[in-house]
Order: sequence, then C-alpha cells, then structure tokens
Amino acid sequence: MLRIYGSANSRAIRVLWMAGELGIAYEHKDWLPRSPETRTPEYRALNPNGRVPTIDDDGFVLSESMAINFYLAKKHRSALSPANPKHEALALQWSLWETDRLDRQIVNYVQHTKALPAAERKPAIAEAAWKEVVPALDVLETALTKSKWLAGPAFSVADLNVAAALVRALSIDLAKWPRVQAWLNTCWERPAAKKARAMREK
Ligand SMILES: N[C@@H](CCC(=O)N[C@@H](CS)C(=O)NCC(=O)O)C(=O)O
Repeated sequence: MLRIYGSANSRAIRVLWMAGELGIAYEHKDWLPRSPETRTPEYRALNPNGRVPTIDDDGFVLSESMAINFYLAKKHRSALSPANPKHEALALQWSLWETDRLDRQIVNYVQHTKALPAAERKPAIAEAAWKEVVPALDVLETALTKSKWLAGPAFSVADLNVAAALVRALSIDLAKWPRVQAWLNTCWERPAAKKARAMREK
C-alpha cells in the first residue's frame, strides 16, 4: 500500500491533494517537518534529506513533492497526467519554475508577515521575498491570460503542483493578479483540494 510521510502542514499537502484526486487508499504518517520521527535513522534511510514529503509505494521510495505527484498521476493513468508530450513538458516546466521562483519565496513572505509570532518576524526577509514573489506572480498572470490552465486544455498535475505550492498565497491580497486569483480559487475549490486543506487546518 502507498504510505505518505508528512503532515498537511507541510509540502506534503501537495501529495495529499493528489492522492485525493486519484481516490487512492494510503496510510498517512502525519509527521510535522523537523519532528522527531523525521530524525530517525529509519526515516533518513527513506529520505536522506530528513524532509517531508516522502512516499513508499510498496517499496518504491520517492521524495520531492512535485516528482511524487507526476509519478502518482501517471501510475494511476489519471487525466491529470498529460498524455500529450508537449503538455507533459509544460507541466514539468511549471512545476520546476514554481520550485525555483516561488516555493521558498512565498513561504518566507507569509512566515515573516503573518504566520510567525510577531517577535520572530524579520521584515528584511519578508521584503526580500516579496521582491521575488511579485515578478513571479506577474509571469503566472501573463500565462493565465493566454490559457485557462498551465499545461493543455484542462486542469492537470501542473495546476495542482503550482496551486498547491501557493497555499500560502490564499492568505494574501492577490488583487493585482486577478487571473492568478481566479485560477487559484478554482483549483482550491476542487473537492480533493478542500479535503487536503481541511487536514491542514484541523
Ligand atoms: N523540495 C522539497 C522540499 C521539502 C521540504 O523542504 N519540506 C519541509 C517541510 S514543508 C521540511 O521537511 N523541512 C524540514 C527541514 O528543513 O529539516 C519538496 O517539494 O518535497
């Protein structure tokens, strides 16, 4: 059986959302980042980075949330895995782009403006992060002006990966990026997304 390591309060939310889309059964190791469970030699053997998420799919061990979602969607022959090689490449492009341009930046921005206790927030980190978030959201806005979805004619692993990574953006004002706002809301309105988000908020 598939085992998913990582709390919904981590990047594992992306994988939990995907598992929900696919309707597959899984065992959930609901472990927070840096929790003692992730510091054991047993877990390090699965993921030498000591990070979450990781999956163990009947002995096939994989880390990196974006890669996990590509694997699961393809393995389960989901429509979320683009059959057209060009759309598949676009899905990879957007997933890699997000990891490079927005992943840590959006986390840093939200952590240091609202998520962390006020005494721990560092305005300089928030400011530096925002300087990178703005041009990245501009790029996404332009792409979503040309196409409703990121990789082909329908919602796919590309939209899931990028929208899931932007979970932190749900709490910030996106009025300057109306297409991003609308697309993000549509993605997060999906039943599997709502379920994954509820796991985060429980
Ligand atoms: N690129 C990785 C990032 C994984 C990652 O950074 N996970 C964080 C939680 S969201 C973590 O486990 N951090 C623990 C640590 O830094 O030791 C992915 O997308 O899976």
